[in-house]
Amino acid sequence: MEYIDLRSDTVTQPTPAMREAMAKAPVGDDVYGEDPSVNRLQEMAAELMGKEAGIFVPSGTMGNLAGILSHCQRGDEVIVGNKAHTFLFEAGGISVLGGVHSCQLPNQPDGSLRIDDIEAAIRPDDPHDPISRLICLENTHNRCGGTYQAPEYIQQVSKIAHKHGLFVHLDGARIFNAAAAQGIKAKELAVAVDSVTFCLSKGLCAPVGAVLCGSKEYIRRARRLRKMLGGGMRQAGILAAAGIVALETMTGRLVEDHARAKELANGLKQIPGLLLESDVPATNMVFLSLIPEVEASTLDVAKDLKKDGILAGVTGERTFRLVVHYWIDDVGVEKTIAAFREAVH
Ligand code: TLP
Repeated sequence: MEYIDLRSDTVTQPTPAMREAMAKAPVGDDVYGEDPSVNRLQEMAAELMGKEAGIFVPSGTMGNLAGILSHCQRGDEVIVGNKAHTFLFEAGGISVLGGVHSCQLPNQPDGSLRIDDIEAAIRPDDPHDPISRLICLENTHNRCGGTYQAPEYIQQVSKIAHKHGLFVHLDGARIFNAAAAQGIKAKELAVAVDSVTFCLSKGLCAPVGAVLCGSKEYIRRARRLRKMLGGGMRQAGILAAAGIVALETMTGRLVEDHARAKELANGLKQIPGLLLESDVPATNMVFLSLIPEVEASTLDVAKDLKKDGILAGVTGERTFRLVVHYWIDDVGVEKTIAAFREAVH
């Protein structure tokens, strides 16, 4: 059975154009810096983010890890949201591998960190304290419902960071969704930060990879970290070729996913047993829960949905996340609504 897979946009398959580009990609040894396809992708990425340089990495997680460690020494502290992917879902890499301490601030429902909280978290130069070095933002914000931040907010945070001698790293895994939702260029969301990671393998459909962007000197340090982490991939142009197609053809269509997410939310909110976190999803994610009167658990419901060919993301005993992407069409949205209506009682 071919499933309608809404568990994540990480499940997206490459498009036929990507497979063709991969088959034909000119390649070389990227650890020597000699892979023409990787070099082209990195240049395109840097240009799109308004940065001097970029480095292709196997995953968003490695992009964030190398990205944060390229700013921080052992004993430094990162100010980060308590719902940030870097804090919750990256296996604690920054502290395990980098000895970097984290100061977690409450993420607001829109994914932001309160400016007052940030200012209060920046530490004085005191031998008792770790050294405040970095602020980490996320845009769109996954666990806050796929919400997005405006350029003005990012500029405000960067201004405070720079005033105190801190850097800003943006986990922009879905920065193109954040840009599409606001009708602006991704560059506008990245210009004020010191570094940004974005993913090719989510809504953009490439099979593998992310790009970390920043200044030339910063990316030079990240290159050593990528090697250390085992991310020097040799003839990686085969993968970068799909990433180039992703940047050329997939960013402009993300608004379609956002429109379908709204349709999906619209249908699901009519079902009495379901409660949506937001009636109008900000981008491509719909978060919902089962109301207390529904006896079934999310696992029960997910099992029933699977029988109807729908894969839903179970995020807790009562909560689901549904992510709309390129491979979900209007029929998929309708079928999903119908299957939920059947499964929730
Ligand atoms: N997110 C995945 C899971 O890990 C939760 C998903 O299904 O959404 N930053 C953000 C904001 C992300 O959402 C993710 C992946 C990453 C970084 C890491 O990317 P990968 O999976 O390529 O390491």
